[in-house]
Amino acid sequence: MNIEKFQIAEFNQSLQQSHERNFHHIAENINGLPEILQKLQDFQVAIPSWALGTGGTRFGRFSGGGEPRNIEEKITDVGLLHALNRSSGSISLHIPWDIPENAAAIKALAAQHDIRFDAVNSNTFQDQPGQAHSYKFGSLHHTDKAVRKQAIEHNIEVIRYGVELGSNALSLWLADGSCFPGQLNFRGAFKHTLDSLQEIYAALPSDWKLWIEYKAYEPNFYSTTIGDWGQSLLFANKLGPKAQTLVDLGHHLPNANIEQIVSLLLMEGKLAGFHFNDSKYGDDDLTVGSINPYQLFLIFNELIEGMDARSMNHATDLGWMIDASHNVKDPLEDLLQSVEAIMIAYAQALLVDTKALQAAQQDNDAVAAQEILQHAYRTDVRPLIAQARLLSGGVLEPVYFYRKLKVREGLIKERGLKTVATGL
Ligand SMILES: [Mn+2]
Repeated sequence: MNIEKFQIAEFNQSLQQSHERNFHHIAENINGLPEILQKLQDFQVAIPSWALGTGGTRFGRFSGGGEPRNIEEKITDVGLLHALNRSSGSISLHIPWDIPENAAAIKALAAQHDIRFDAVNSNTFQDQPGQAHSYKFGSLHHTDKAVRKQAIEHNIEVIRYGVELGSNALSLWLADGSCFPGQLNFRGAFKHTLDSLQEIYAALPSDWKLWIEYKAYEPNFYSTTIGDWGQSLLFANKLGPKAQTLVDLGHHLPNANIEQIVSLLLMEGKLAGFHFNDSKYGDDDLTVGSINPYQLFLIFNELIEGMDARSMNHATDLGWMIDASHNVKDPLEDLLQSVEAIMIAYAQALLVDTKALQAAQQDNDAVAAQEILQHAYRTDVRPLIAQARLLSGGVLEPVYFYRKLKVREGLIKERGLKTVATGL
């Protein structure tokens, strides 16, 4: 299913007048508007291959039909999103779900859609058919050297696939942990994990990064071997400069101050990037910004302030990726909403009067600090984002356009109603 430029132009034309009214209303109150629009145009969020089908549950999955059946169709779906919002210019693959059999053809297809390859993800939380050893009791931390070796080799294989596609980071999440007290020697598990990670680290090409994700619980419920940002940072520091900590918003215990974690990791030069999602209880993997958009804004505020303090490029110096998946929305509409929520939080953070905030902090003026933050947060920046999209050749209102064009119906016609994408 291809979207033609003239269809986008016709649609945008029909909304042009009301958009211009809204845009001029906000534009006249913003300092440095051209720079902000440019930053919004440059900012890209990677789409995970496993979010293109319904999922996110260990119970029943209810496919809405037309789900991508292979890596080519996954790239096509991300291409569709990118054509609409011009902010989804990369895909993050998961091995072995997305093994690129013909890397040159896959790269050519991605280039056709203006898509590049973000971090590649390994998978040692499931056993695969024909695998010699089981990951039932963990992978890189396992008590049995043969299991660890198998998991190390899998990660090195994933790096090889990534190199072929032009990716430059291995994103690693371990389900390793324990379900019951006494099951595991914590120091032994840490030591095994570190030894295993050192072997993987040694296999990284010179321009690659190793992103170490942490998670408080699930699927193990007593301990997780990389359970929080402190443990991830400990590994990253011991491994070296190519290793950094990846923050997944859903991987914290309730009410954790994620913005503070982000601020300190950035200060240490150890923040790899993000897996965006939203949650009410745990790792719910809901649409970004659907539950707590204020927290998302506060996180972006720390990101922008911290990145600017280190003269980092917002668009390229951290990894930005969605990691969400659930059962009730059309996955492509859900991803359009997630990217939009990220762009809104980013734009609002760009509007924060940093100098005034620093002065308020210096004076211990909590009232002024709140006023400054909430002034930015309560600004309706949607016309700014729409304008950036328009300048990049995208659609003024992506979800509306997607429905008007009956994209899902088109995908079902092409692929069938009963298709299931690989993923969780
Ligand atoms: Mn994640």
